[in-house]
Amino acid sequence: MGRIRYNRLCGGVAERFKATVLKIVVGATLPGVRIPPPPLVGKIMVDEITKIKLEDLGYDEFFESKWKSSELTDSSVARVVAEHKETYRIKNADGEYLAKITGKQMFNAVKREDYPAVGDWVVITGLDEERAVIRNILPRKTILKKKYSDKQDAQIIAANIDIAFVIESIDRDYNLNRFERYFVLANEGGIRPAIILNKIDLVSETELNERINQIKNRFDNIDIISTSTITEQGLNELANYITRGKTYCFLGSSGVGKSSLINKLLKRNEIKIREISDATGKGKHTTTAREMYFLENGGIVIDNPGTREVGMAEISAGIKNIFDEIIFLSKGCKYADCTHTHEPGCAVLKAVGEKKLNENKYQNYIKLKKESEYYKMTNLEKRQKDRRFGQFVKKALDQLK
Ligand SMILES: Nc1nc2c(ncn2[C@@H]2O[C@H](COP(=O)(O)OP(=O)(O)OP(=O)(O)O)[C@@H](O)[C@H]2O)c(=O)[nH]1
Ligand SMILES: [Mg+2]
Ligand SMILES: [Zn+2]
Repeated sequence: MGRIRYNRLCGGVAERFKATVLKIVVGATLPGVRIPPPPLVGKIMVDEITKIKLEDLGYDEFFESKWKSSELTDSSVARVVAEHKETYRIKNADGEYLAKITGKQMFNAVKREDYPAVGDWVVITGLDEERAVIRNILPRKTILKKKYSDKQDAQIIAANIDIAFVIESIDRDYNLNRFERYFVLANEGGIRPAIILNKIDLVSETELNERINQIKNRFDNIDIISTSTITEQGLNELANYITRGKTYCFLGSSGVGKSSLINKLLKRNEIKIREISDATGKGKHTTTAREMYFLENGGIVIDNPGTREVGMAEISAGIKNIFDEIIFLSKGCKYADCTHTHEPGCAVLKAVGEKKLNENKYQNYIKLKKESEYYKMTNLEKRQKDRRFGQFVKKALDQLK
């Protein structure tokens, strides 16, 4: 039986495997003999249920093989569903536990990524009915992170996400370029993005269709779901988009309705949302912590606090994904370090001039690149740059007098 470990906390896949092996052995030693119904049947059924539960949390063969090769005996696996100060809420087939990481792990951790994040699968040892110790993080399939500068540690939004829902409210805060920033983050982490246009009750159908067309013109192959938690339009479509065992992260500015949408999917008002009367709530975050929720249809969703500023984690690779066309064109530029803004012999500018490259796409590329350079600066550099800019403006104004 090799080194298949079995433990009350995780059982599932390993135990089922054990049962299969046993059946084959019995059949081989007693050829032609009718074997009485094995007493294991009841056990297998229980384990089937256990297994289904683990899968409902997003567990699959990928994590199972990583766990097996982790060589940690007396261990089991669980998923991080919420993160509190130095404590994690984790969940597996047996229920929820509060967990801390081991001192050894703490000692070895050098950057944020070495600590568990919501969505992670962790190797644990149970202490009692309520508490466990996290001994290891299983390798991540995908990771969603934002980074404000090279000198700052990236923040992990969540791990092991299948689809990132980028939500914008269609009214006052709507901004086409903002989608692009989130797409960069998703691309970086190997995650497919999809758009939710919420609060469609606040605009006319013509206006909604205009927006949808704009999005389609700018981005190829992006799924768009239009919703309203007031009229309930699009909520079935959203629920149907979500599949069993997959994990969806809700991203977007504060107040766009992320928590309201998740409450609708949960069919109960579990998450606190912003008071309608709170008209001055702009910039205030109603949701303050990341948390994972499990839907009746088997989908897994993560609610996030509204993002103030989307940092550009290692932007260059993300830009490459989104602006393949520009990267491709730039091979024809005269200078290798061409910035595609003013250089003679620039193939990108030429393509814009000849209308072979969409002007909006080009402008957005330049803007994103500038922002990423700004994010890479230290705070001191930013202050200096801002001061220089301030001086420049003042001087220009003086000259106008
Ligand atoms: N008109 C309209 N209002 C909505 C809709 N969905 C949500 N709202 C309102 O928008 C406000 C903000 O909703 P929340 O769900 O708290 O927004 P959030 O994105 O979770 O915000 P943070 O937690 O701060 O990031 C609340 O007052 C909701 O009632 C909608 O479809 N239409
Ligand atoms: Mg919220
Ligand atoms: Zn160029």
